[in-house]
Amino acid sequence: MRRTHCQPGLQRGPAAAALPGPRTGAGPLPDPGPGPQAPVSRLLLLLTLALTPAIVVAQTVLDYRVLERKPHSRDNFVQGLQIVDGDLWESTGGYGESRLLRYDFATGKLRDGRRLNPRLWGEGLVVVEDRIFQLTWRARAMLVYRRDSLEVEQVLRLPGEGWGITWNGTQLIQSDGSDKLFFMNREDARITRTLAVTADGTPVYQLNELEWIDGRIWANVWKTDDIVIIDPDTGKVESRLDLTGLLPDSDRLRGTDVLNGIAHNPADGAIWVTGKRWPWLFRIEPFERADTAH
Ligand SMILES: [Ca+2]
Repeated sequence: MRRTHCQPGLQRGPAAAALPGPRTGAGPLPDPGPGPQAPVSRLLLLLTLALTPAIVVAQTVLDYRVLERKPHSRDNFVQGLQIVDGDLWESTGGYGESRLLRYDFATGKLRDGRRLNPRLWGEGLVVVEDRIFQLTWRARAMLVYRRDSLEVEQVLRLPGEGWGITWNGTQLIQSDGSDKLFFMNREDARITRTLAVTADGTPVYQLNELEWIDGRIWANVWKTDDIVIIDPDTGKVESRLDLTGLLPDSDRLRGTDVLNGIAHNPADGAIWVTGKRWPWLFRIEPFERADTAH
């Protein structure tokens, strides 16, 4: 899903005169030449450039409606979430309670799982073909499992903390809690590109769980009810999905933590979200907020 709100507006400030605005006619600007008409021509040109509307791309704000919900274990301190081929995959955090979990998505029945070494804190997860990549938080290690047996067959070294991870079809994309996303090779976790994420020109920090949806990167922003939708080429946040109120207060217990977990079901395009120790998975439908104009 991609929505971009383009708002025409006047460019203000000293940069206005430098704008490469449209001109009438083709070819190079005519030299006004010497003579009394020159200053007037230049003035007209400057006025034309100054008044040319610039296209300002501002982030859209999205609201949501809940279409459906499924029970979810309050035991799961969700760090990674993905739906693939009818399975719901979860990675959970916490020392001594981190796990890799595989559920049948239709029934919610746990099919398989693995406990992590108690010294490892599980983070984001992504399924890529016959492998599963699971980040750890501070151990600088990414576990690579065989998808069929859930046996760890490789441990790749990370340069820093691991938070969220997804796959764009050719590369892994990883967050580390900063405003940066790292594109890396699946074979060796070598970083090939670093993307700075900004919203209306301001860095967006604490990017957490990720999901690649229709050519865009969706990212939970830690400790907020926001999911930002990022252009993977520019790093610009195109939309901010405001999920305030998604988990009712009546469902919050001591230990219920923040929103974290985005899963796009390729089978039907549905978008599911949850949080750390939340009792529900929610299927949501975003829509543009009526007063989103800036
Ligand atoms: Ca995800």
